[in-house]
Amino acid sequence: MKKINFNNEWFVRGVNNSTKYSVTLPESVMNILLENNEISDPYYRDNEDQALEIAKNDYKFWKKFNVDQSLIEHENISICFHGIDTVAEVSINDQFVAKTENMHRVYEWDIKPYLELGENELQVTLYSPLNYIKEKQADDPLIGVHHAVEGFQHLRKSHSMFGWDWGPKIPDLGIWRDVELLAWNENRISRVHVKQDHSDTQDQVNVSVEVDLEKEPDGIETAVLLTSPKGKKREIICMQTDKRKSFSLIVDNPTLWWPAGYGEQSLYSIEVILKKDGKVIDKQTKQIGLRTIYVRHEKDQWGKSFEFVINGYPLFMKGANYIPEDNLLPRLSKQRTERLIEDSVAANFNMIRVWGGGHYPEDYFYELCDQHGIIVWQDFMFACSVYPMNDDFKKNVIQEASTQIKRLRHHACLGIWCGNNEVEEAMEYWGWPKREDWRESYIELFERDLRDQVAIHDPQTFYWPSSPSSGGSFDNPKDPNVGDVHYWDVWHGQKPFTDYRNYHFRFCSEFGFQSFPSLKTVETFTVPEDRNIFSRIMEKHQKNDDANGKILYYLSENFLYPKNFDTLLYTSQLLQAEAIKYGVEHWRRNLGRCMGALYWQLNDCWPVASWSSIDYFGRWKALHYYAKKFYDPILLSIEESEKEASIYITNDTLKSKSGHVEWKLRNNKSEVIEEGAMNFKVDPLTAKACANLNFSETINEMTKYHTYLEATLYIDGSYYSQTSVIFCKPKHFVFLDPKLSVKVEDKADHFELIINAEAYTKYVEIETTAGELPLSDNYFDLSANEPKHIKISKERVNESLNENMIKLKSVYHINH
Ligand code: BMA
Repeated sequence: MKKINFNNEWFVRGVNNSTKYSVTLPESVMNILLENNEISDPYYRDNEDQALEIAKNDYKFWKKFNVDQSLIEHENISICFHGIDTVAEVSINDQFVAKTENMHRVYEWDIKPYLELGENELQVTLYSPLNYIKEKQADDPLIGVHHAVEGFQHLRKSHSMFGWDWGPKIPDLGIWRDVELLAWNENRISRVHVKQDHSDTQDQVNVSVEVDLEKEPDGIETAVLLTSPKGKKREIICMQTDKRKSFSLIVDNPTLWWPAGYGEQSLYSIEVILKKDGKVIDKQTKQIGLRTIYVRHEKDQWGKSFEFVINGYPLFMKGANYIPEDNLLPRLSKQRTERLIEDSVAANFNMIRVWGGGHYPEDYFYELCDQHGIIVWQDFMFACSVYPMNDDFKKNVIQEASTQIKRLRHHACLGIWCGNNEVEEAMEYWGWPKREDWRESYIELFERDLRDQVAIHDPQTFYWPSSPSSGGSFDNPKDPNVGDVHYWDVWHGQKPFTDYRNYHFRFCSEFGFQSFPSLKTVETFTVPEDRNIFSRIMEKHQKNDDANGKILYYLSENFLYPKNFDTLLYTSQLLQAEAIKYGVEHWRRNLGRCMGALYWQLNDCWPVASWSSIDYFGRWKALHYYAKKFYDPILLSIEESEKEASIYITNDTLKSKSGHVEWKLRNNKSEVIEEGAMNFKVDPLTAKACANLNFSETINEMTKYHTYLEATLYIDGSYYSQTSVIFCKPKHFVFLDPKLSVKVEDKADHFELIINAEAYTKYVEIETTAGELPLSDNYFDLSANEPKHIKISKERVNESLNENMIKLKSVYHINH
């Protein structure tokens, strides 16, 4: 098959405007106007407001292309759009070809009848998404979240582009993925479906490759080539006599694919080649990983489990929820996604949930997850609303689902298909009218049609109707003991962090806490006068109602009043990091009963105050450094109460771990009051309390404001990690001036920072003027005169580093 990339040499203009711009796809209207200085950066100050006006207009994209004799001679010529955003009419030489209403679909149309020898013109008219949803909403008023433009759910376009509680209202228009012209004769591959059946002992896998042809074959020879991670090749070749043929390859002693932290991400490749008369007429290649993944959802002593079993092992899933990486889609890139996935692995993630209010990410997102061992929880793109249920809408979404399932099903990383985000919960608990027709159509779409699509096209992947859910049918979707849960009482419900400890969810797929991005990020969208969290511009970049009030409420509960704007931003990040740590450590101490924690949210789509742990510019907030620690495969954690503390080891690995833990009860100068040590052995995939300490003799009303407990973990005699807890709110603890200092040493492949404190301090933040540096740790606690060594790999440092380029602060500096 001949594939001609059609991304180049397009023109764009407003339908009622004669100014034309020449562009290369993928491209969007906002981005084009921005690049041509027609508008200013929509992420700066309140420029977002201009976007809604732009999105009220229609735009025309067109391209001229030449058709020669050799092209027109093909029996079949089609045009393939991998992504049109969204309401569009496509024509060729002024003849109507098709209409589109779904950015999540891939469209291919036969265009041979419209082509002429010589010059041709392909036109795409994009219609205002705002006008579209306005009309539809007037006809069929539907309920959804209030932070998005009303009626957003009528259009199969990323919901969050219409605004979300972390996203701007920039409902852009464009052609957001590649366009290709396809020309072929005789036959081609229409789909390849790879299935794998593992023997019980995991020493043999039957890889079956189902090849479907577009037309009844006539003299077609099909070859299926399997290449192992080490380059060993196996091939089956035969004449294909039917449209569908299955090829079976037995792999003995397979090299299994493992999620991050459990082994290699070994990938096999499968190549399917079609030949006619000895000539290759089409081919397709897919990378697969040999592994088993299923979700065990069975009755047990607590309710009904929800655990991912991978290669036979029930593994605790650690990670976060992923939203679109940018509201302006042409700004997406493989490099950005790669950094995000690498940063996820660096924080010990093994799962990312692709949340249902955005779009289905690019192929490279899944390829990177395959390569880095991140299991993907894949929502279908539905979130927080009631959907129209007319036949056209239904046909459209079923087509979308089958396209996406076929695109993604072979990926090693794909762990689960999930019908939607919070639709079942919303319809049950958010006070919406419980209309019978809405509830019936919900069941039809999410519990029948999408389930059927997965059963037909990807029967080896588990389907879950909604997140959260207890299995469906509006049967107590928030049940803490069944299925997955979104827990928001800390944050939305303003409960204290300790409230996490009241629950032993089976799988917590969402819980979160907001923070402000760092000052460097705030500076990108503000002028100095804006730098007050209640200024109009800062509020423009805060999309959650009452969120600033919530941050201040939790601040008042936990910390002293910050001395300035910068420190307020810093303290908000400490609150966020502490909150999420409270939840995760608790659930990981209950490993076995709880089997997953995915915090809300990993990333941002523009610079904003939000629940993210990595901001729009890729800067790690305190939470991301905390995630690296609280998701460590071997977690040392302390469950403290007023005068008691239990020290736990959680072992997520497949090997038993032994070592010893030393603990010290110390005062604020780090003088030791009491100490002890104990040996431990923790079995694979278990958590265990190694010590239950009672300090009722030592901790009293007088001492509790300057006493802390520190625990240090040694595995097989070597230092592994350290943690500390205090027995009162940080705002009441008497922190002395830690007189933080730093020494920089230039080592062969890295810089080493040696950070010292002269009194106990918490949340030591290292900032450098040398840009964003990959620090081995940040936001850590320090005991007096026990310096910490931090490594900075030289990969991202352009200049040499010295002490003057390092800025340190800690909890003491919130008000000093
Ligand atoms: C969750 C998500 C999002 C939302 C977030 C923060 O429940 O599913 O819809 O952005 O809460 O409120």
